[in-house]
Amino acid sequence: MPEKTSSLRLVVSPPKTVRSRTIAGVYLITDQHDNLFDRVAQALRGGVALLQYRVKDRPYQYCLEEGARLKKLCSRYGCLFIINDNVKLAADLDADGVHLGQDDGNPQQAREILGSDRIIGVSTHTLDEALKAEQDGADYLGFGAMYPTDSKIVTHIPGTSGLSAIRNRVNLPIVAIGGISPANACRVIESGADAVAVISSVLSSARPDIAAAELKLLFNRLALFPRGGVLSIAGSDSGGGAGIQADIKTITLLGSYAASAVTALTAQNTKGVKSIHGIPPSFVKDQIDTVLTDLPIDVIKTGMLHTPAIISVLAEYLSEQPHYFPLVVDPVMVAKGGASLLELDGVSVFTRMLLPQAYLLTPNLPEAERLLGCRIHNEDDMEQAARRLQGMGAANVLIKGGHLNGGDAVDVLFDGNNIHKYSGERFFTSATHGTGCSFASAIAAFLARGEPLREAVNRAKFFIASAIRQARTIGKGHGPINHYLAAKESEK
Ligand code: 3NM
Repeated sequence: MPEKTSSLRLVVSPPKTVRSRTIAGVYLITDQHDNLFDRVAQALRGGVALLQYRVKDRPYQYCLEEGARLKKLCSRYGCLFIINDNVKLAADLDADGVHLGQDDGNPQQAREILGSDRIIGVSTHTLDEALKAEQDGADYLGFGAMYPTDSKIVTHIPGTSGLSAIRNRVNLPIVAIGGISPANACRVIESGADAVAVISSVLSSARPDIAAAELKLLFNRLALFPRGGVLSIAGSDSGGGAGIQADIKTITLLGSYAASAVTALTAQNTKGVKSIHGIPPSFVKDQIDTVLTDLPIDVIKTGMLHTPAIISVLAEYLSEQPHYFPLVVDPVMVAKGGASLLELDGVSVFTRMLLPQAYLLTPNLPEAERLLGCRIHNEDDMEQAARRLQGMGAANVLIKGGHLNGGDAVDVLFDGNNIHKYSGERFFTSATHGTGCSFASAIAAFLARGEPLREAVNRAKFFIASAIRQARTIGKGHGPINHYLAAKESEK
């Protein structure tokens, strides 16, 4: 047999140097407080792209040892490791680069010591300093302060307007710094920052992984559509109004990318669930793993999980992941028509294993009552319930008030610090099939698009109200909401 000739040619690309890697995303700077290693490890799990080791008044040997441990941690997460100020320490630790203050020498001298492939950043506070740093051969600029901060004495606060002013004058990546948190970072990113450098908003947070993940997600707000990705883990609704089908419609129409892992197949229409065919937990896990090892998923949304075995496989899988995924958990238990969508002992497994991993838990009133074993009669009870569920481990809890009688439909969000209320018109209609799935998916989609949580809830609430208001009569039972027109209205 003649030998087959291959048309494939081996293309050898030059090795990627650290300098050619992008300076973008969350740039974490170390503080001097206790348990630094553990807090940094959590933050890296949340998605930090660069770590700057900033250490003051410690013996050199201490810096070498702590620095070496942090560098090893960074390489595990594919995170660049930069040393603040000290070129010798950067050389001794073989760091990816050094960050120089205005008084720490110039980039060329540092490059001669560290080698041509290392990253050199320079702190700047004015346009002149920025232009000079660029001329001197820096690889990126630190620029600040954006806002007042307690982490350093800063005398000059050019803020986001100063950032916009230098953005068009320099070609280097800009790392904005000073008082930046998930609450104010949108403006910084929109003003032209390629990366945001932070100390306290991540390292002083009770959950550095969540704070880092929140900041990282915000960068998606300037990405091309579809913007960010959501993995929905839920049941299939053959009627198309709820479950995976509602999730994919919602996420896609709202401009994010939807992937899915099916937990159960339901034979279902608007009148009810006829039968359920469960999926083996190992196959649910295969679907999730196959998606996450390839696609750029930013947020995971869960709906009907069907069995305790699926919940525990999912919870174990997620806790073993090196990276933290913000998880929007809709604790689906009962269908509109009354069919149980979670086996009886599922609730305790859910509460113990999955609820503590939720970034956002979105129960309606019956679900919150079942999770807490108490009755909820009014908005005060909803606030108490949100606080209790947050105390059980969910980072944020949104209790939906659609089942309360009278007045507006008020949803209550507790973010661990404050209660926020979202009031919307109450619709008296039977076209509410899939509202819970679609609402949680809309929040997940807006988060993946780079909206902060409160804005994501706000926009999702608008979307759902619009989808209910514009519902057409489809089917003979609880009809589906109008995803299409609501998404169009939401873009206005
Ligand atoms: N440099 P936090 S502001 C190290 O403006 C540093 O050059 C700044 O800490 C500058 O995120 C700053 O806690 C402190 O505000 C940043």
